[in-house]
Amino acid sequence: MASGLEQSGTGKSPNPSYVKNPHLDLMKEDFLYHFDLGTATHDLPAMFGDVKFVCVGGSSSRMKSFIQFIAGELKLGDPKDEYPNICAGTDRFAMYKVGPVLSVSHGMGVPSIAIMLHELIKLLHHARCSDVTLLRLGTSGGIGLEPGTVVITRQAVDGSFVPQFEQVILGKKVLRSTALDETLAEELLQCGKQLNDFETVIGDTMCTLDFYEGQARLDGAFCSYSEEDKRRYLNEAYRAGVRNIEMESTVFGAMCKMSGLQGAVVCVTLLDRLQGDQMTSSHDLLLGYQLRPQRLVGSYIKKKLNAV
Ligand code: R2B
Ligand code: URA
Repeated sequence: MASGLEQSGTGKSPNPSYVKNPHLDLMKEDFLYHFDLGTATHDLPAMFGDVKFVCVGGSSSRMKSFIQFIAGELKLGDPKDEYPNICAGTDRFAMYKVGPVLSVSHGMGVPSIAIMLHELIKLLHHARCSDVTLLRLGTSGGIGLEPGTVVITRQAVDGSFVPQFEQVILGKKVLRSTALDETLAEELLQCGKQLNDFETVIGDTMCTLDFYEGQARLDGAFCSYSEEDKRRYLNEAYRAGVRNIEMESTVFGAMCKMSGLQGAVVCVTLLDRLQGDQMTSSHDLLLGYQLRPQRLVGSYIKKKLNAV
């Protein structure tokens, strides 16, 4: 039986702790296994205490190119410089830092990003960071949008268009709310409009556990529905407010809410799912699309840092 939606993490107190786990206080040390970083082996406050923006994305090379880009934008370094991978001791996730910006890869799908976010939130806690904004920069399939459109998520919804994240804990289904920060989404939308270089919209994002059947594709190894079934489902999603589909936003929203971190999901659409399933655009066009969330978030961070 699913319990009701959990209420947690208001993020309203002046210096909230991002972690909510009494057991952590009883541990002499904490090793963040998938980052290969630990409280006993690293001076986390010295390494990360100044972090204000954490940008996360699926691919390690994209998160490396983001740190190079943002270093140039903020005039904190040469984009052509090499930025060391702070998590070089593991190949699970990659992490880069320049000034107050941390860039971390999360792999594909809910389980992968959830592991990364647990360790990231603990890292921010151990480093005594405050007022951190967490931004996911990603790719997605659009519904009824010109490919290349950037979607800022209003709320992440599951495959039934419900804004909830379901997880089995101790054998019971637990439902968590996935709503994201409305003010942050509006501010990001304004940045997109000011860049005036590509379409930017706010809409609901559907998060699935699979790229193929979970996203109503006809081109997976297995498919038990017709093209008409697919069309009906995607049209229904559109009518429910869904504008794009990806694979991490529900747990991202839930963990932002539980930690009290201000969070946003900014994804470019690589194709219009009403037109097809395969990614047939040229490699260069797709690479150019993937820079759009970086440019939008880059302009947001620049604006915030120049404003203080
Ligand atoms: C978007 O793209 C990936 C699948 O290709 C997945 O991580 C996502 O959310
Ligand atoms: N990522 C997804 O999850 N789906 C798409 O269609 C494209 C990128």
